[in-house]
Amino acid sequence: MKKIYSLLAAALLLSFSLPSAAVTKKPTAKRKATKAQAQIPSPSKTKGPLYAGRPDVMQQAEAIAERRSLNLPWVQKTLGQARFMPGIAKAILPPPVGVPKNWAAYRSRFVEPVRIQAGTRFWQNNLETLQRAEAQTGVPARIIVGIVGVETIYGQNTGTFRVIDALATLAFDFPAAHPRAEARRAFFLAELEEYLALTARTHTDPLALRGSYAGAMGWPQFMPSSWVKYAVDFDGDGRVDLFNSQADVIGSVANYFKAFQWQPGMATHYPVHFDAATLDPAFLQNPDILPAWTVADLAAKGVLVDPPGNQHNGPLALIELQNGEEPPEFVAGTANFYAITRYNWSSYYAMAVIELGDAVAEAVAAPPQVTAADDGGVTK
Ligand SMILES: [Ca+2]
Repeated sequence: MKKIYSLLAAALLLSFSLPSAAVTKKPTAKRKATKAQAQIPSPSKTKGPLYAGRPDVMQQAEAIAERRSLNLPWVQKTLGQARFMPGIAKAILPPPVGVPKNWAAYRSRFVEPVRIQAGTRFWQNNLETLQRAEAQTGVPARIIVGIVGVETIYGQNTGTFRVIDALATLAFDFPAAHPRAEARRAFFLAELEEYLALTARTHTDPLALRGSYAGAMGWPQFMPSSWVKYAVDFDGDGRVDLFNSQADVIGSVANYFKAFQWQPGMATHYPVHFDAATLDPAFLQNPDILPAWTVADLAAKGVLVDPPGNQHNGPLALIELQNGEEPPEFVAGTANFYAITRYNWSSYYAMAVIELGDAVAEAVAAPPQVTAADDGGVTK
């Protein structure tokens, strides 16, 4: 449960988008919920009041219009039609503490047949685009495919909340009970401003777009600021469309990782084993996703990186994946593992992206299965 909430919450931690980006005017097509998707709890859609009745929000509209050089009546009208969504304000709270993390359970939600099959289709339909993105950025197809699969099952689950409602609720009614309420409220106010500026610039109806309960949009679930900073027009039609253009989605995810210093050709992580004689148990108590140790540093603590990782140049992180009541697993994460956590600040998320991408790559590479119908053409 914790992982799921942290995953969804993480969708909002990311931040995405390029100058002159254009947003589509059409919300993504709705599709039937899949089995995998049904496992993810969604906040209540109960509607609260319109923000038109909130004097503080109308005052904020003036400040936003001033800061972003937006048309004041348009900002007031738009925010006035946004709604407080009590379910979102509740869902944004952190999960209860003390729930043990469980990598095996987390993994099973993402590295599963529905996603692998959808990912295989996505890869096969976008072979040339994935190759072009990899050639330009060094980001492998399997990482891009892993991200889009974990985020939205390849566009099947891009979110059903009005982006304006999600961002307004979290900007104007962020729950004070949250441990970092002030910083998060400021984050969402900035995202709301970015969203208004983006939709104004691209002549998009700000009331029309739908996304996650945190306001993340499209197949890759980019927040408005990420859309502005990192999204690219990768199919060359002159606008950025992360709802309908798979090429723009692929190019934008690759560009995001390039911006976060993806190192072409570098592995994401290596297996490790422990040397019982020199293992420093205290060292294992403080795992961190930030790469800070050389292979020799880790060896001095009794953590031996398996080949070829023992030849790795550059810092490594000791990544812990807890397994509930079972013993945790550890791996050595590289700068590329860290880059994946810039998309969503969780080592469990990063590992699910990697393993889903690997599973899809394996399925794509597998020789086509011979069926009775094409095995000699003899069927009954
Ligand atoms: Ca485009």
